Amino acid sequence: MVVKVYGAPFPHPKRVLVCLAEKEIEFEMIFVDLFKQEHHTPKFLKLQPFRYVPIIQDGDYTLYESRAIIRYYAKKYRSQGTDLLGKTMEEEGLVNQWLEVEATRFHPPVFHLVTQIMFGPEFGIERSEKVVKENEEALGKVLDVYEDRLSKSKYLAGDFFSLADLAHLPFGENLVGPCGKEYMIKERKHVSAWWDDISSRPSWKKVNEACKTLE
Ligand SMILES: N[C@@H](CCC(=O)N[C@@H](CS)C(=O)NCC(=O)O)C(=O)O
Repeated sequence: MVVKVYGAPFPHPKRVLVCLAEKEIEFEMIFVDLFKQEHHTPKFLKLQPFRYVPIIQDGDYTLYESRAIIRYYAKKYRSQGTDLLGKTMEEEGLVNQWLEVEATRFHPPVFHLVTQIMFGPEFGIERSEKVVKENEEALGKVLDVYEDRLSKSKYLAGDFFSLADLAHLPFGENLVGPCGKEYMIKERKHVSAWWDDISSRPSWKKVNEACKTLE
């Protein structure tokens, strides 16, 4: 059964796409034009009452929230493609710990930077240097913890690439690219090596190539 992904070439859907690529799961992309507010239609709201992409439909099963979706597929197809959860309960515990860190510590300041720097003008948000500075400082403190962690293990949850690393790819890419904050990664030796490693995975390159056709 081919999985349907309702999405657009934006970061949260890309988190799901890179997971499907790592797990070698076939999918069909159903493009939702956010600029035309296709995510506000009654049909869409039946699937996702909060008006966000991505959503997946797997047979008659529907799921939204990108991190819930990647956890679902990592577990459902545990032995197919890349094992993204670790081999033991303890490894999986660490994967989940770092997934939470991504969602609650890394994502919020990066999201503010992205909103201010990348999407601000497009959505009529006035850029505030104070907000940019505060979030850059907050992110710096988070990345210092990452630097320490990654000086002890190659990836966040241990010496294996996992969902925890993968979850950072979409917003990490915006941070180093359009936001112009690459130096925050580069000035931390172990974070920099980790970023170079995870962002050069074939799965991520494949997703970026596929998304170019949708832009
Ligand atoms: N927590 C949600 C967030 C999803 C989200 O913010 N998606 C954006 C695209 S990257 C969206 O649909 N935005 C529509 C809007 O803001 O109206 C998830 O992880 O799936």
